[in-house]
This record gives sequence, structure tokens and C-alpha cells, in this order.
Amino acid sequence: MPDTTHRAINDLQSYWMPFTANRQFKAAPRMFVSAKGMYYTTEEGREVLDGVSGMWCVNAGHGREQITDAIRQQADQMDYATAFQMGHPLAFELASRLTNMLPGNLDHVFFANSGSEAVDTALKIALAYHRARGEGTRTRFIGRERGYHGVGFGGTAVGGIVNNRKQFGNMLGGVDHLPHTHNLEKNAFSKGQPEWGAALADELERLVALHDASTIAAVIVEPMAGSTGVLVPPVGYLDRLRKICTRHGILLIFDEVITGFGRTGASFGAERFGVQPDLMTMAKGLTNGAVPMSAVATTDTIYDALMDGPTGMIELFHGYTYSAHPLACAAALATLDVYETERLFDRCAELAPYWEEAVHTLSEAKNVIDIRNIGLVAGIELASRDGATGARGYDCFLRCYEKGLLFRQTGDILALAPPLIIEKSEIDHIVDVLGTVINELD
Ligand code: PXG
Ligand code: PLP
Repeated sequence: MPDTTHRAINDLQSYWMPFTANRQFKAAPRMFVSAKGMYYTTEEGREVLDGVSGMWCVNAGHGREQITDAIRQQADQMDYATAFQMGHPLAFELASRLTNMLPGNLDHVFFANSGSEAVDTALKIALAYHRARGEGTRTRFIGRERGYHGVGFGGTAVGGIVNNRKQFGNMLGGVDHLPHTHNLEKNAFSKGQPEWGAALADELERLVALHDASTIAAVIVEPMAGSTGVLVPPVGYLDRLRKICTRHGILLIFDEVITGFGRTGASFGAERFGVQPDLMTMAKGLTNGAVPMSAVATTDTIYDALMDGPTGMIELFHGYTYSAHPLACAAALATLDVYETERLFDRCAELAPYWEEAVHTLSEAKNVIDIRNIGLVAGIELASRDGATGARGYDCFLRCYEKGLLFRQTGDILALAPPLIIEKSEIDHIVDVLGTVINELD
């Protein structure tokens, strides 16, 4: 047995940090100890403006009392209730509340705890649906290059970010990918939806011809790809995907883990882009990040197809210990109240033009090769240094952090998605800091 008695209680080695360069971080740790509104406070007592809403989740800003009160109260009343063969009222209330908000006939909601679980749930529901209708040969999934659908085996397989895949073998079999929609030659510095690229959706016809529709269960895409560095869908692109899916009996899954709850200036990306999916995943903003929770919404058609056997039979052999956890339900209900009373989705839409103009002023900054935006999201792409992809992006991330601004950096792309409560003066400040830092970098 190794002798560990001499170790400091806060030994940094014990915690294996997710999606983090552990050795680099532990050599010079950055710690947040509190958060309120638009700002974190660091261990040294510095304030840092949260330019990415936690991790695309704290849409109403940090430390919202209405939400923390609801969690506290629910913890006192009932900490946990089993979700299998038993219910509790908040779960039903939240599901009804969501189906009232959701576009079209997305009328049923299944609860999970993370975006990754929601994605795997949606993929499994798609398989079960086709099987229930006697089309059990439809087992193939089509994702998209550069897509991010979390880190479960299903989500990793349909995802298209190479670094997230290459360590993990074959993953789920029978998956193919659409091409991504990023094209600097055609679309650099587009404001909002790029004009070029709708025809990329026709690649789905090619994949259908290759595999045959009878083998394809579902297509899964993010309406706007977030994690890969903000790829806004070209005008008409999602609409074409929808038409091709419908033509071939393929389900269309929108992964709205980032685009849900106001981020693009409407309740959901489906609404913002005017395209109706058959299944939708949600997470993050659902509880304002305060308690882990995710959900999958499905149409009546899908739900009804599975409600077909004997009534005493479990219809879907799937669920989580913490599905519809009472604390998460309480947090989500309070979060939806905050969004509604403060009209935060409208606020996002109202601020979006100001945000767009502000971030595009950085187009003249050194090494900036693209700026993309929609709602309160922006992606700023920097040219990579020779032989050192990501180095310039990381330097920018670190210097901005030192100057009190946090965002997400993925390679040489800077992703911004501030809480929807942001003020114009804070938008100006973000752009100021970014402009200064980008121009200082070699
Ligand atoms: N789908 C989408 C579209 C996501 O953006 C997930 C699924 C997975 O959710 P969970 O809760 O399992 O992480 C996500 C998560 C980034 C970043 O750097 C983005 C996510 C997570 C972590 C970092 O942009 N998105
Ligand atoms: N592993 C074991 C041994 C379990 O018993 C369970 C749940 O009962 C799980 C994994 C799944 O955990 P969860 O339902 O929290 O996803």
C-alpha cells in the first residue's frame, strides 16, 4: 500500500479533470470560489466576467435566488423519490410546462441528467420506435462532421469532433456522417446565418442512396453547432434536411443542449430556424446549470407507437436512477419562471443586433480570419500559428482570463455565449478586452 498520510488534504493530483490539460492546469491552477450574476470570483478575490454562461448553461446568470430557494425548499421537503413505477408531482408539472413551450407536436418528455444521457436516450427511442412499427432494420444513425453530442458511446459515435473519437475504438457501429457546414472561402464574416451551404444537406440523399433508407433510423444534428466553435446553419440547410428525412421515413433529432432556452433569440433553435424535429434533446439551460438535468422531447407519433403493447408492459426499458430528480425538477420550474418573468429569450433577440455589431468590430483585429454569430453567441476564429494549432487560442484564453474575461477556447476558435442578462456596457467591455488581447498576441 502506498503511504498517503503525508499528502496535503488538497492534493491537486487526486482530481482527474474533464476535458482539461491536467498537468498544465495543476502546474498553475485557476480556481473559482463564488459566482453571482455575470461574474465569478477567483480564489485571489478577482472578478471574472463569465462570457460563456458557465458552460453554455447559466442563461439567467449565476446565483439566482429564486432558483436556489426552490432547490433548498425541495431538499427540505423531499430529497429524492424513485422514478421507476412511482411519480412525484413536480416531474409531471415540469413535463407539461415544457410541452407547452416546445414547438409543434413535441408533446412528451423523458428526463435524464446530462446532455450526453439525453442524446443516448434519443438514439435509443429512435431505434425502439422503428422496431415497434415493424421497421427493425432501421438501426443506422447519421451524425455530422464536427458535431458534438456528448461523451456517451452513442453520442461519441454520432459526434464528429476527431479528438473526441480517436481514443475510443469502434464505438457504436453503423454510423455515418454528413459533411460539416464550415466554409471560410464562401462564408467568412457572415452575420447571422450564412447564405451559402444549403446544398450540403443534399449529401443526406447520397448517404440514403448508399445505405438505403430502410437501414437508417435517424439523423442527429445541432441546429447551431456550438462545441466545435460556433457553426451557424446556412440559410435553408435545416429545412432541406427536414424534407429529406420526411421523404425517407428517417427521424430528425435536434440536439438543442446549447441552442435551447433562449440562446439563439427564440425559445429553441427549432423555432429560431423554423424547422420541426421529431425528437429534441435539452439540458444545460433547463435548470440554469444549478442542478444537472436533461430531457428528450418526442412527438405524439413516436410516443403513441410505443404505447401499443399490453398495458401492464413496460414500454421502454430505459431510465436513470436520477431521472426527474426532485431537486432538478424544482430548479427547472423556478428557472422557467425566471426566463418568463424577465422575458430573457426576447431580451436575447433584442440584444442580438447590438452583439452582432460589437463582435464584428473585431474583424480588423490581428489574425482574425472569421467571426460568426447568432442570438447571443459568437465564434471568433484566429489563424493558427505554423505547426501549433490551438497555441494562439490558448494564449488568448489565458491573457483574457488574467484581464478578467472568461470564454471557451477550442483550438484557435474563441466561443462566446454570455448570460442573457448581459448589459450593453458589458458587451462593450468584452469586445474591448478581446480586441486588446488579440492585437497584442503574436
Ligand atoms: N449535445 C450538445 C449539442 C452539447 O453542446 C452535449 C450534448 C453533452 O452534454 P453534457 O451535459 O453531457 O456535457 C453538449 C455539451 C464547449 C462545451 O466547450 C460544450 C458542451 C460541453 C462541454 C463543453 O463548448 N456541450
Ligand atoms: N451501475 C450499477 C452497478 C447500478 O446499479 C446502476 C443503477 O442502478 C448504474 C450503474 C446506473 O446508474 P444511473 O441509474 O445513475 O445511471
